[in-house]
Amino acid sequence: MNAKSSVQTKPKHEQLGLSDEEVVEMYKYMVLARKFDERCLLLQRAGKINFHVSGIGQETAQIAAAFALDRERDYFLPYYRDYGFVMAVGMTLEELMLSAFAKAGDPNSGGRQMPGHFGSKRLRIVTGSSPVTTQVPHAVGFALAAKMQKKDIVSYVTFGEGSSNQGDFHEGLNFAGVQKLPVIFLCENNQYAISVPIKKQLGGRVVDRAQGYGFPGIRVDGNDALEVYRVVKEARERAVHGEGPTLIEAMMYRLSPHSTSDNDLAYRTKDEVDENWKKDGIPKMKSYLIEHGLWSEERDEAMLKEIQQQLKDALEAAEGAPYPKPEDTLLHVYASEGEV
Ligand SMILES: Cc1ncc(C[n+]2csc(CCOP(=O)(O)OP(=O)(O)O)c2C)c(N)n1
Ligand SMILES: [Mg+2]
Repeated sequence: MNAKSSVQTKPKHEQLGLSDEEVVEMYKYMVLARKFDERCLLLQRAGKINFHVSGIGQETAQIAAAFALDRERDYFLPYYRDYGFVMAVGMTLEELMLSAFAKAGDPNSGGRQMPGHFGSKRLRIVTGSSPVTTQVPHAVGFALAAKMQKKDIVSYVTFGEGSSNQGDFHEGLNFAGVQKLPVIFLCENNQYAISVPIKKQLGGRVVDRAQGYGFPGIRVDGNDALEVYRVVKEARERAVHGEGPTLIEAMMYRLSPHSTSDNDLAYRTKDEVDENWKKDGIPKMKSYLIEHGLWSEERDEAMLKEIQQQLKDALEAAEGAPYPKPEDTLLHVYASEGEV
């Protein structure tokens, strides 16, 4: 076999520089995120937790993107559906359960914010607030700091396609384009903004807006983990080489309702949702691994058992953990004497 044909026959993950172990780990995170999310939906229905905003259908892109970043050094500004992403950069099941139960030990906010408002100094996840897209200019600020300090790191920010119509998106992208900042903007286009379908939100395409700000825009199938990995990795390379930002539009579908307070069948059909389940990236990834001899049904079963146990442990720990003290409500809101 000559060198050329051996390159051609290499599995795609190897061509992209991912080891067998990494691609298997990617899949494990996808299933872990899915199972955590399903459990949260059940917990909310059982009245154990108040609220959940699901990321089901979006995990594939989230986790693939995380693997393409420097998970030890980059800065992350995820949005509320990014459970898969935060898990892949190191947030534990127990931490996420503490957040779901609004317990004092929740690393995101000590139970003060809604769930899904991620934040962790340890993991360089920058806390976000509820008005959508405010994280975009924040991410641009982190990228400006990285450039000023001459650090070869990037800031990575996600948001929905509905949110990309907010002013913050445009201001952030414009500034990043002018300053050629090391920031990756990733739009998780799940085709709905609560009840508003994509055709009523956008006259054009999110990805095409990048051109107006002077940097590349790339649209990718968000259910294709390896493609998402490839484009985010390229965007990171550009960013750390001083070539500026990239806007990525990852196409996917919000398989669950907007939140546990939403009845999605009031504005979309079950048939439409069922059609989109067929495009789910998780079984696709599983088939890829099996096809390349990296996985089996037996290993899948064993992994699912292990995840059930991990969820049980995290759940027990979170349920048994203390709530924040009422008198701590004003902590971090007003500066104490001596802090100003
Ligand atoms: C500035 C602002 N306007 C409205 C809302 C209420 N809101 C929360 S999520 C959401 C939909 C956002 O849709 P999209 O950006 O597509 O993200 P998705 O929820 O689909 O992931 C809206 C309107 C908000 N949080 N902030
Ligand atoms: Mg959306």
